[in-house]
Amino acid sequence: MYSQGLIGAKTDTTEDEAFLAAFQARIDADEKIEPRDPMPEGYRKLLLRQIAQHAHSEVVGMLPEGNWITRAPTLRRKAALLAKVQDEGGHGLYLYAAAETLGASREQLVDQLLDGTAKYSSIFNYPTLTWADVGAIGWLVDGAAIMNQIPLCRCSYGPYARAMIRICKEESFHQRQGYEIMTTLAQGSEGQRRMAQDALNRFWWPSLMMFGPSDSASVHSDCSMKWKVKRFTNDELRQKFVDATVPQADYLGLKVPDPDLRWNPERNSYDFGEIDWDEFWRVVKGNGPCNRDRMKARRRAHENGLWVREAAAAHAAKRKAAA
Ligand code: BYC
Repeated sequence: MYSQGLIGAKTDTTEDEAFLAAFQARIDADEKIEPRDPMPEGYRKLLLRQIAQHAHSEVVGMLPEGNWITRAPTLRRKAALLAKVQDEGGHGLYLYAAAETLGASREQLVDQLLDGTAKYSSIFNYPTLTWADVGAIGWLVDGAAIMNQIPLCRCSYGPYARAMIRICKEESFHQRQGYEIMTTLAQGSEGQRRMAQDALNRFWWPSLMMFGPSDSASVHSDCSMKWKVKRFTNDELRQKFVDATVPQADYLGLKVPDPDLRWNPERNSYDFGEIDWDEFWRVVKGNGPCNRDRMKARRRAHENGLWVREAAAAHAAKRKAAA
């Protein structure tokens, strides 16, 4: 999708005050920064880290739902889930392509995921125990992703912003299919309603954690906001998500598992309980319920795909030679 001509490009710029001020002036004027434009090394690194982690999240995120493709309850549900999981793989590809414009190769990025040096979203380290989890993921996880990603469509870096526009359109379909599953279960038998409530109980807090640490603990937010990569802080987006989602749970007749949740008329917003940050950091650092399984599955897929990569490279070399 984007030029790969920047791989290996010289990226060190003389970052004197005049250079940084001129760059900031472009950001403040809401100009888009494009791959070949001069940019501070810090900006390039911040974007590369975030876009690569985002790409990894999309790809690892195929695993929890992929677990249910063969067990979807109807043909219609199976077709929709298959399409959704395939979309996530596509999102990973757009994002790896956007990351490549910043001077890293796909191989480097994938290696960083597989050797554990790059992160991916904490949410995908939780298991999908029942069919209702597929509904909860679409509703809550894709819902949280949309809340986080809509502002990224206005990110200052052109390739990331443009990739996000298409991704957000697809995420919107994902969120609806999840909410529709939850609606069916919530209006179904007592057993189905219990299954929906159980999925909400297990996915509520991990979904809030997707927005990252609280603003006071976020290391990248200040730079990210200054350079208009992020347009809202982690806590601002988390609050927007809670405010949008609690009425949806009410509509389903399900109870959000937070005894401290209440409407605050003065703030025109919901107050909610404290997130278990110990759990968040445990999962981020590799010790969540499924971290090891997820990495094992990715490494196995990478090994099994070697012959495809080799065949594609041989085919490309043949075509080049013929031309
Ligand atoms: N999980 O300074 P902070 C999807 C890390 S996939 C793990 O606030 P930042 C879907 C953070 O990386 C959607 N790590 O960072 C797919 C940093 O560590 P490093 C995924 C987390 O970047 C399939 C440290 O904590 N969405 O929708 O300013 C099926 C300090 O954090 C997490 C994106 O990737 C976390 N939750 O803000 C269904 C969105 N949170 O890098 C659905 C793009 C924080 O210094 N990313 N960390 O080692 C972002 O918007 C931002 O990167 C974040 C974090 C809000 C996530």
